[in-house]
Amino acid sequence: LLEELKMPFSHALIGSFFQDQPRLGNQFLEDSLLQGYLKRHLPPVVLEEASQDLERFGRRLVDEIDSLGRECELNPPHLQHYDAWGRRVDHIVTCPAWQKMKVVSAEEGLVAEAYERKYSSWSRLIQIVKLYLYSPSSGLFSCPLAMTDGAAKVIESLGMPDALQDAFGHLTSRDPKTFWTSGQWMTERKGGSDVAHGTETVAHAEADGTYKLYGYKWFTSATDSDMTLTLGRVVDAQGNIMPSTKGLSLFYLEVRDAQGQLNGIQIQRLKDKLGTRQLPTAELLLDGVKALRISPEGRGVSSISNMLTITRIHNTIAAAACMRRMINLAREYASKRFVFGRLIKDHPLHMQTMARMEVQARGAFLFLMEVARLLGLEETNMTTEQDEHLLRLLTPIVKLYTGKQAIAIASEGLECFGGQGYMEDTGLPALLRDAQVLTIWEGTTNVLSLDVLRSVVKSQGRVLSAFFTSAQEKLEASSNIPSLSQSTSRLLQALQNLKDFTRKAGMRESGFLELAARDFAYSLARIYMGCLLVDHAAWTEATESDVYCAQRWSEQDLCPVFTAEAAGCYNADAASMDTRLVYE
Ligand code: UCC
Ligand code: FAD
Repeated sequence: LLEELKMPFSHALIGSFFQDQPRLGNQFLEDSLLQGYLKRHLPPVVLEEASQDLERFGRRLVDEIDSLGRECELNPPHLQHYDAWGRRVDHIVTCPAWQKMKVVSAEEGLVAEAYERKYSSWSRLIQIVKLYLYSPSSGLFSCPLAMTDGAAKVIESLGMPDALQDAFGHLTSRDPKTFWTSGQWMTERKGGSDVAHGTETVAHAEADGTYKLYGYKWFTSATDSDMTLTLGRVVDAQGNIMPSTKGLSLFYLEVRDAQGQLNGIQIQRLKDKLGTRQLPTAELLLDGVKALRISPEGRGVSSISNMLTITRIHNTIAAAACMRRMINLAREYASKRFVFGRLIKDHPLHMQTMARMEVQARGAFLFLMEVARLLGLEETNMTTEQDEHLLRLLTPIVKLYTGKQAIAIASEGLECFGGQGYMEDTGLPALLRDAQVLTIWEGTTNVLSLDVLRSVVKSQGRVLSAFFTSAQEKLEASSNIPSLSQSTSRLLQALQNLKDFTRKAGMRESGFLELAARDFAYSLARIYMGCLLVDHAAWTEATESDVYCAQRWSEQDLCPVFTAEAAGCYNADAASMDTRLVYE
């Protein structure tokens, strides 16, 4: 010992202090807001059964699934183009952990739960909660599940055509042997946002009523899936195609035939990505792919929009879950890391930093739950007209806003671990790398902001009326609660500002709304999240922290579109000044 004290770092001795690492606990039991939400909303019998399953699943995540997810990160897929004898095979080689995730997904009913509807409209919410627990441990298997769910939704909304019943059965199976995953191939080289002008894929009708597809898909994730939905333009008897959105139809295809051979598909290469490395994302040449047209001709985009609704909600699950995981690990670490004479949890400034993260995560979680609740109602024919409008309006908003939050929280979260947060072998940086995609795929922030406007215009403003009514309803209970009265009045003022803005916007020149689109979407997001936080805090069993969280949320600029409009940010000359500034 004397020798060690004299020369603490010589040879094999590398010092005696080793930091305890943050441990993952049962994420269901460690989430007080989730438990509070379920207790408040679920009928008692459903609550009891669901809680038991979620607690068990929380244990399985710690004991088994989380390490599989890590293995997926460490063993990314690769593409084997040729076999040893020179034959082109285009085989995507995935690791055993990725394959096991497919088994786990079936066993846990991660898609099936939503379609079995054992708990009527609450089944969808319970499925989403389960996915929320699963997502950060899933090794990005959450991505194929999103598209699988989206494909099942499209098939169901097409009225379960005979030709697709088999596929639906596979997508919603709990049997690992029969469970299928789906892809979603929309993006081509010319455009992922502007699908209407970017889609060059053509579809030639065959005598048997099927089609052969020819084209190049620029991004296809989970390319190891069993089937996919994709867009193409039907070529008429004269060899002509219809340009723009009116020429796009939706197609169903199976990726491989019964012998396991690719269905006229060549996998050109796998994408070299910043994050989501666990997930195979490929470029594909479609060279005579046998496919079924499943939408009326020219109704491709509107038919696939049901898939977009589901995958955008899954994106929100990933965003909210990423924030929750980062915070839970960071708070665990804060109770183990000792600096300047105290644990970091005992440094008030660190706790303030984490509390601000917590406020964001809670807003995102309640927004996700609200959309999940509305989706469940819609799928069990229990929606009012107001609910339907809200679901349409809130889906792009929740996706775009939580994506931005997740990146910010993941980044701040890494800092909570100091230098260790930057170290790949802690597994933490993957959370940030994977979060960065959440604002890009399934529609970028701007494209979704324009989708919000699309929903307003198409519904002739009815989605906005639904928004105002719903937001106001959520504030009813809180106005008489002294601790919430200031937050409530700030939210009511923000709603008034938003109303004033929309009134003015109707009278402004074209281009005004487009410039305001992002701030408008942010305003709706902040106000609605605020209403949900206040509504939850007004619950009779709400905690002091629920109230504090609602107060903190409502201190920010809740209606940035009003503020920016007053500053002249959307005036006629703003667009040209913006361009001059950028290109100076
Ligand atoms: O990125 C992708 C997969 C990533 C992997 C999966 C991740 C899942 C999350 C996992 C988490 C871990 S797949 C690619 C995703 N691509 C996009 O999201 C495309 C982004 N671009 C847009 O959203 C654009 O706004 C388009 C493509 C929808 C614009 O198309 P158009 O054709 O130019 O737009 P139109 O003409 O306005 O719309 C055509 C029709 C209209 O209906 P009708 O004809 O009845 O008037 C629209 O109202 O489609 C309808 N429509 C919608 N309906 C358009 N968007 C929607 C919508 N969101 N909801 C309902
Ligand atoms: P662009 O449309 O070229 O956008 C570039 C920029 O312009 C963005 O900032 C955008 O916000 C902005 N912009 C575009 N239009 C407007 C506008 N009208 N007003 C203001 N700003 C605008 N696609 C699939 O179909 N299937 C998949 O499985 C799939 N997997 C993916 C996996 C990963 C990891 C990634 C990164 C992408 C994947 N994508 C997939 C593609 C993805 O959906 C698109 O990249 C995305 O929709 C954006 O399209 P784009 O790349 O063409 O960007």
